[in-house]
Amino acid sequence: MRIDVLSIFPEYLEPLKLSLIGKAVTDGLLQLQVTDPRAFATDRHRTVDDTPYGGGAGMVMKPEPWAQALESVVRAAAQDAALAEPPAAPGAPPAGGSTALAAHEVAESAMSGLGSPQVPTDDAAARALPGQAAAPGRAASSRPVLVVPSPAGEVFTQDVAYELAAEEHLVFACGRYEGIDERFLDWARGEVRVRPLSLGDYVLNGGEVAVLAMVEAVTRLIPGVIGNPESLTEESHTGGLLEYPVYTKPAAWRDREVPETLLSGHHGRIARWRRDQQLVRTARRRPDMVLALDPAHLDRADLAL
Ligand code: 6GU
Repeated sequence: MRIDVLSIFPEYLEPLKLSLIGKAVTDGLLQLQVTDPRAFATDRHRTVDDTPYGGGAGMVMKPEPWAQALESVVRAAAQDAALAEPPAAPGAPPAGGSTALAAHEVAESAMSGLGSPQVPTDDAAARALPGQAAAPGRAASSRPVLVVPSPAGEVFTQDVAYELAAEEHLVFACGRYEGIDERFLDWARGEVRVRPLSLGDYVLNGGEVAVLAMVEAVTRLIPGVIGNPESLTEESHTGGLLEYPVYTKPAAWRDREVPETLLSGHHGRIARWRRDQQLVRTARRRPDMVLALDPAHLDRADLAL
């Protein structure tokens, strides 16, 4: 997967070099780049913001540096993809000149507008187009997803994280101040798939901290990023219930004992105890999640609780 982050405060994204995400980059599972739209500002002061039309507090980010930053990362990704293309089989018709030219052409096609008939607008269309099926073992290439972190976005959930983890190229556009000029997003919808996403119902100063959270939630779902994939299946928000409490040695600590069921060695009783803990904890802390549970996923013992 390739992830580009567009931010006028690139230092905010430094933590992405650490820990599991840093290792995923080193291991070649993830390509991660941060681009500063200020690099595309043309005036002497490299201005990226201005006062809002219609008045009001704060500043609005100017659209052009963001458009150029987006174009540059989409083009770079398409060029990388074209360079990774295996050489044509001997005897096959020439693919249109040098590799560099082919890369350029792919980049142009990736940036062409929604109206262009040869560019599918989504994955389903990409797969449905006859004669354009992806080679076996390769994901169908589709337009990048532009994630726009915003308290006005759709809520970012574990389901959204799974959807994004299946993408080839994600671009995050971190607005600051009062946001980016809406025309940037209108234009971007003709180039990429745009997805405004919010972490929850509170306001941050900008998208950078939200991007740290989203990139971590997404990249840990990429196969190979987490050492033990079983840890993905048991955790909160998969299965609709919160996680059960956990304990380790010593069995007694400051007059507190580990629940005896966990010491019993009886796998059936332990599984039941953990499930009950999940249900009680979820009912107390997140009644909204209990109401959303699929009754088909509840067993008799759940209902007896
Ligand atoms: Cl994604 N961005 C900002 N600026 N504030 C937020 C948010 C995102 N999610 C919750 N609050």
